[in-house]
Amino acid sequence: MRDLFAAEEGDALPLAPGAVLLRDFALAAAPELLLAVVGVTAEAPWRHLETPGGFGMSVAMTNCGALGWVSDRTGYRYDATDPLRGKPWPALPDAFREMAHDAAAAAGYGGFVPDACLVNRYEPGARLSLHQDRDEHDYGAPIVSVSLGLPVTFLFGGAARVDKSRRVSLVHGDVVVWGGPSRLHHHAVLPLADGEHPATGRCRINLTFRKAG
Ligand code: MD6
Ligand code: FE
Repeated sequence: MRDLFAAEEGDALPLAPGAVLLRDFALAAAPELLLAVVGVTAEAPWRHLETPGGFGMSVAMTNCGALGWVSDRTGYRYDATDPLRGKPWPALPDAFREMAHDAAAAAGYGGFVPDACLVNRYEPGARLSLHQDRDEHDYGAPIVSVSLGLPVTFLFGGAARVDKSRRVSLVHGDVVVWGGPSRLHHHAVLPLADGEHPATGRCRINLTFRKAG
């Protein structure tokens, strides 16, 4: 239960021009989405990717869909092949495709057909430093980001790295849709606080849908 004066369920909260937080949008579908995550990770397991600088990322990742986001010493890219297994990524589950499409539509981006889903797992302490999502070919398509499990603080900045950022708490079932004028805005995820969530246990799962190709 959110506090009395907070936004109501289903509200669309604008974060910036083109970016909106859809509170609870994925709440009803969460069990189905998490079941599909188990299926995806049974095929393409969690891994901690290496950054071009040679550091291991604290967030564990995998992908599903035609393309997957990968990082190694040579840089960041989308790849149709999972480098760990030398095979295509698992197919995008129908529940994923529908959630991405419907959330985009609710945010004003009709006809969104993702070809990539980056699946992130945050354990206590895991974080994502300030970055832009700019490895996709088509900046015309939005990004749909689904939060499941433990809450986290998300920083949403501006076009320039030094721009002031606002902080927003993302909880189980929240969806952020982001495109248009803020498509290339900087953003970060603060270190996950320890806790236990009935749906995921001691972690946060994030699904990030893109049209990458
Ligand atoms: C996360 N999300 O929420 C990481 N990027 O775990 C992102 O980096 C992100 O949520 C682009 C658009 C939406 C996002
Ligand atoms: Fe991002």
